[in-house]
Amino acid sequence: METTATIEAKPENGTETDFLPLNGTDYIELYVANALQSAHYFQTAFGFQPLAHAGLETGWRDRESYVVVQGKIRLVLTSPLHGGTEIGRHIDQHGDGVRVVALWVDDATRAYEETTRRGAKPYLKPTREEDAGGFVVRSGIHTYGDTVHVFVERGHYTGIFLPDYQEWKPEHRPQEVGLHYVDHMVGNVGWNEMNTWVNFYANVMGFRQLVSFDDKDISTDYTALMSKVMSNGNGRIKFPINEPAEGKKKSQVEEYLDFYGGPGVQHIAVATDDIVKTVTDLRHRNVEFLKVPDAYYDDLLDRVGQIDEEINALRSLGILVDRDDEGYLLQIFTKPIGPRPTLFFEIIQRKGAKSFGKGNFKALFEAIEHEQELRGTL
Ligand code: TYF
Ligand code: FE
Repeated sequence: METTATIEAKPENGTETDFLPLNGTDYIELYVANALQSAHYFQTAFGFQPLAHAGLETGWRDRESYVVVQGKIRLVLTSPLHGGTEIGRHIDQHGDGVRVVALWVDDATRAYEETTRRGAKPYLKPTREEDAGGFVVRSGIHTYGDTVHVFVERGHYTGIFLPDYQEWKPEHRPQEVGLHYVDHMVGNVGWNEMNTWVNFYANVMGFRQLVSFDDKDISTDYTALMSKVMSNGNGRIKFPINEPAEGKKKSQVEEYLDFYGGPGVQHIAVATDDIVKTVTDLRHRNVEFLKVPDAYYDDLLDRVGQIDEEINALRSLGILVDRDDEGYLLQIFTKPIGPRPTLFFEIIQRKGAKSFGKGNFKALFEAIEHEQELRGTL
């Protein structure tokens, strides 16, 4: 027994059994002011497909949720049905934003016990819910800001999404745009809090650190931030954690913290296997992306070597490219998707590369600063 405890206390050595095995991201739940309209937006703009609904019709009295899906990505959009709710307070403080990053596990009771034993603050005790489709067990813990992780055990469930939900079948079904899975989700945390949360993911959840960037890598004239990427044992879950750093003007992370009212999810990176097609589709649907200067493409081949895509297609779509030891990646960032400069999406295609686009930071952050300048928030 003693041996097990010692081994588990050292998750970085890579040989021990994972005390928190994660099968992947289960769903991402956003608290939003108008779930019906948000669902419509994610269908129309991003090509998500309608999956499930729960609300008054299914016996809920205080909230309703729409669930949309594309590939393995499930988004749950939840709104309160009256004033004075915890959801309403979340929306008032943060605007529309991510409340739950749900993780798919085989044993939600064990996930809860292992993480709370290591110091996680409880959010939801293991709870069994059932309907005609079988049962699920969910449990949850708090992470940075008002964000929570919910562990979902669904091995005995064959229903549409979760108990209480019914199938949602609107006529309106714009086509998918080729998004397949969540590649990573980034958290912005407060000044000097990065290591607290890095240690949380290491010690409480058994993650290890993949890479780190400091302000020398990623400070431009204005923006400065530090970032460390945490990954679970099988690499399916990757959570970069950013904190602001002192720069000439306001860090983009500080701008986020000001408008979000504290730490929270900054971006959700979703993977495609044909970024040129995906971004072409998204642009036709009026999804807006950050723009890098045209000069970025002039020396692209010198920087990244031979690639399969046509530079002119990448240039006209604004797609960025970066190479590491294992291959290359293509990525592009949307503008914030709501009124506050907070949550945005990244579209990413990996061709071998396992990194996060460090070579693009300068061009990307200058583009972000340009937007900050337009907003008058620099
Ligand atoms: O996830 C990442 O680390 C990259 C880089 O505001 C990045 O996508 C970091 C901060 C940011 C935008 C992108
Ligand atoms: Fe990213």
